Formats: sequence, C-alpha cells, structure tokens
Amino acid sequence: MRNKRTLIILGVLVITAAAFIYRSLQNMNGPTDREGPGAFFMSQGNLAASFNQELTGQLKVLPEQLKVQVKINDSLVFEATNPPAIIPLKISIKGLPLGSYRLRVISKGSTGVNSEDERVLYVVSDVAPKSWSLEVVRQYPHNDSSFTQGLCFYKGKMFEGTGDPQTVGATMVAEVELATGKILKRRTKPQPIFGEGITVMNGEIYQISWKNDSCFVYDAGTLSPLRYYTYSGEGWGLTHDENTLIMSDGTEKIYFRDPKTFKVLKVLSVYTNQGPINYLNELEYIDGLIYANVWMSNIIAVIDPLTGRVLSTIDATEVVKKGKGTGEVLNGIAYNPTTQKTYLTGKYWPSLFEVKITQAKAR
Ligand SMILES: [Ca+2]
Repeated sequence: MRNKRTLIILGVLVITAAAFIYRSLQNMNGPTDREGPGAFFMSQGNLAASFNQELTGQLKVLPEQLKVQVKINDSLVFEATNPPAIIPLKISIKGLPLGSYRLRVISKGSTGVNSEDERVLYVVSDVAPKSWSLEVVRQYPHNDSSFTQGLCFYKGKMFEGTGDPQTVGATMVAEVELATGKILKRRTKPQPIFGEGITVMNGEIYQISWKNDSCFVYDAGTLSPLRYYTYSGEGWGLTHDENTLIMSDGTEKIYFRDPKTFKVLKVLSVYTNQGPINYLNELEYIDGLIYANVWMSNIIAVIDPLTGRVLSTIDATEVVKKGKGTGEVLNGIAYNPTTQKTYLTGKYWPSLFEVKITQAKAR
C-alpha cells in the first residue's frame, strides 16, 4: 500500500517535471525566436580584439529595422540607419585598455521596440609572450618553516614576509641573512592576521594581508610598527616602482597605489594574446617590468607596467624541482638592484636560489 502511494506520488512528480521541461523548451524555441534581437553578431559566443587594433565581425540585421547601434560598455562605436541585412564591422579600439567589456548590438525595429544582442568583448594583448629561460646560479638555505609571501631587497639587505596557514601566529616581517637563511630580526603579527606580500620603499616595509583588509607599515631598520592602511578586497603580492606601490589580489588585476595614502591610482588587467592571466601572486619590479608568480604554477609572467601585456613568461620548473623539498608552491621573487641579482624561493622551501634569466627568441 505504502509503496503504491509512493509510486503514484513519484509518477505525478515525474509528469509535472516533464511538463515543466516541455514548457520551458517551448518557451526557449517559441516566443524567444519572435522576440529575439533584430540585429546580432553572426559569430557564436564572446568576441576578442587585439590591443590598439580593430574589432572585426559581421552583423546580421532582420527586416524592418530602422537603426542599428553597437556599444562598448556605454560608448557608441557604430551606428547605421536603414541598415542592410549584413553589416561588416571594423571598429578601432585604439586606447581601450586590456580587459573585458560589455558589447551590445542595439536595434530599433519599425514598431519602435529596441532589442539587444549582448556579448563580452575581450581586449587581449597584441603580442605573443616570449619565452625567457632561467638557470640556477647559486643555492642558499631557506627557513623551511617560513610560508613565504613576500621577498625583496633594500639597501643590500634581504627582507621576507610570511603568512600563517596553520593559524599559529606565523605571520611576520623579517630581515634574513642571504648566505645562511638565518632570521636576523623579526616582527610577528598574531592571528587572525595572515601576512602576504611585502616591499620596502623609502626605508619603510609595507606588508599587506590576505583577507584582513590591512596594510601594515614598519621601519625597515628596527621593524617597529609605524602605521597601517585599510583597503577592501584580498591582498596577495606587493612591490613598487619609483613612486608607486604595485599590488596583486589573486585575480588578473594589478593595482597601483599611492604609498602615502594606499589609495588606488591605476588598475591594469594582465593579458596575453590568448586571454587573462589569473592568480597573479608575489611580485617584483625589475628594470622597468613587473615579474609575477602565477599561483599554483611554475610560471613567472613578465608584465608591461604601462599596458598589462604579458611580454614574456619564464618556466621555473627546474627551480621548483631543485628547491621545493616537502614545501609548497614557488612564491618569492626578489631583485637586489645593488648587485643586479635575482632570487627565487617558495612556501616552506628549504632552499632559496640566485637565478639568471635570459631573454630568448619569440615562440
Ligand atoms: Ca618580491
């Protein structure tokens, strides 16, 4: 008896679900066709265009359309009245920064009704990244209890910032002796602070935090806390150019911040000619370019700080094999401008490396 009732209830449910799905399909195939856009991109899916070049494509225009417009975000980039059935498009995107945009074809039908075909436009890099090679020059010991999140040099001294995945109060900024890996000075932060990237600018260490919305500032000589700034969003990597802090947040974005206020001055999206590079992590500004660890990979992206274009990639697999031990991912790029030497390490790695990066031919 009970089983029979269950069967009946199940049967009713199945019939109801089937009817619902059938009606949904009817709706998809039926009215949508009639109410669909009066003009649309003939290609499927989203569109891409190369930096400073042209957006090309074709529009299909249905009968009785009075006007067709193309907008990138809210800017009108193309317009035609009494449009033909097929419109070839060639729209300059000069000056449009790398990134994703809302791309719409808006058509006005003879009944006065506007309809839209909306896609995403990706403005990608106009250059394919070159492949630069890396070789190990020297190997140094590194404290394998340091969950490295930031590494840099200032006036010949090496500084390291760590995070705290075990929530035991392991977040610190430290001055570390290169030759021995010995921590010479340290300043810790209690949990829940989870330290991330660090950089030293004008005698002050900046240390961002993962999800604590805070950037802490210390005196680089004494490691005494000086002040802090708040921001919103995650903090991952940190470096600086001549005047500006440069920060990553685990996305494809790079933020340029005022070191006096921590306010965002400029945001770049980092793209190759294929698309965005996500998970940008530890950063280092070397000779006018931004180097970024890509989280969970052995790749370092070399980024043009003016446009966000990835100019080169460096495969650090050999360094990872040699240095990781039982540690985690590659994370830590430091450049000593005095000696012009570059160093790499990783989270909980027992080793730190001086490396030589060689620029090579295009792929
Ligand atoms: Ca660094």
